[in-house]
Amino acid sequence: MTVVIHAPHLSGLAPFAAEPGTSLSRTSILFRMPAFPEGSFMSAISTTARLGIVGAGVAALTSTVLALGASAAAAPSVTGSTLMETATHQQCVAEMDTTSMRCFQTEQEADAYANARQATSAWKVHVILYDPSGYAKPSIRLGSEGKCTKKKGDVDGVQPDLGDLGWNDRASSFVTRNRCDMKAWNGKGYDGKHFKKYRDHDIELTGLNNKISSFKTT
Ligand SMILES: [Ca+2]
Ligand SMILES: [Ca+2]
Repeated sequence: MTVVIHAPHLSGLAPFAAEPGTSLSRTSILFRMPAFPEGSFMSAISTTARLGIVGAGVAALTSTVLALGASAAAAPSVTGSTLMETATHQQCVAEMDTTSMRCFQTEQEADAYANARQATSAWKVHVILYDPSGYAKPSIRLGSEGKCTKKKGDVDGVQPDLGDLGWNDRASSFVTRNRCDMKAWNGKGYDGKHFKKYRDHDIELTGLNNKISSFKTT
């Protein structure tokens, strides 16, 4: 997840993005502020005074970022992880409907990372796909902002193209998490042969082994 901070009340201050886990400070905000024209009433003041004059806007912005800093302190450890699957890092955690993932050497590390994110945000794992049958690695935990609701049949998460994450026609078993169920399709974009109804898990992906290209969760 990327947090984008907008401060339209501060003219000339462009929105900027901060990854959770990034350490942000007042200094990093000020570096993103526009340079003040020479001779303007602000030209000679100190950084601290500048913060004061710009006033409530920056104060609010600063508190937002400081809050981010606080959550960053509790951010899950990504030590030793990779941003894509490798021969040694085959236990991945990914954002559904994006190409963003983080991969670990062990199942325990991947689960710890996912669990820490779940504990500190609305993000939840919906589905875990496994390349072999029998729930073995390589695996990928697919999560989304928000959990699956109690209501069944509505759509709580979407993954239109598993090829974006290197998982087209690959999964041979799956489980769901956080009370989600999954409906999978052979084609990307929910096309072609598909599960007749939403399922909780399958140890060998009956009917769609090595064929899943897209899915929805409920
Ligand atoms: Ca497979
Ligand atoms: Ca397919």
